[in-house]
Amino acid sequence: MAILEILEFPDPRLRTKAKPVAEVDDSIRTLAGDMLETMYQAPGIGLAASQVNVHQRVIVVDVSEEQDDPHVFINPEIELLGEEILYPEGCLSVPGYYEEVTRHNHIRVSALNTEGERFTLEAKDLFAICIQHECDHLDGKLFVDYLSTLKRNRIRKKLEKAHREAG
Ligand code: GNR
Ligand code: NI
Repeated sequence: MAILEILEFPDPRLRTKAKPVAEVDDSIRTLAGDMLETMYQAPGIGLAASQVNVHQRVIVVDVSEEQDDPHVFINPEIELLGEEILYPEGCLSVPGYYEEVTRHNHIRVSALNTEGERFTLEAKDLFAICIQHECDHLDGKLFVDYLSTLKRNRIRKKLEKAHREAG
C-alpha cells in the first residue's frame, strides 16, 4: 500500500478527462487500495483517481463514521434521482474551503467492482453527494466550478499564494 500525492486546484492536470478502465487487473486493484489508504489518511470521504494524477475512471468512497465501509467504483455511471439539495462541499484538492453546491439527494450507480463484475446500487444523502462529486472529478470538474467566478478566483488566488509560500 502507498500514500499518493493529491493534486491541488488550480493544477491543470485536475482538468484531464479520465479514460474508461479497459480491464480490471492487479494494477487497478493496487491503485484502488492505494487510493483508499490515501483517502483515509487525508482524511476524506471520497477520492477520484484524477486527484492522484491517474486519469482512469476509478473512484473510492467511504462516508461511514468508523471508516469501515469502503466502496470502489470502476467506470461508474450515475442516474440522478430524487430532488436537488444544497450541501456544503469540501475537496481534498481545494483544501480549507467549504461552499454550498446543489446535488441530487438520491442516485443510482452502475460500476465495475475490483473483480471486474458490474453491479448497481442506490445511494442517498451524503453517499449520493460524494459519488456525484467524485464522478465530476473524472470529467475534470471541481466543486468550485459551481461557484461564482468571483468566489472561484478568490479561492484560486489564495491557494496559488499558499503553494508559492510552501515552495
Ligand atoms: O472529504 C471530502 N468531503 C466532502 C464533503 C462534502 C462533499 C464532498 C466531499 S468529497 C471530499 C473528498 C474529495 O475531495 N473527494 O474528491
Ligand atoms: Ni474532491
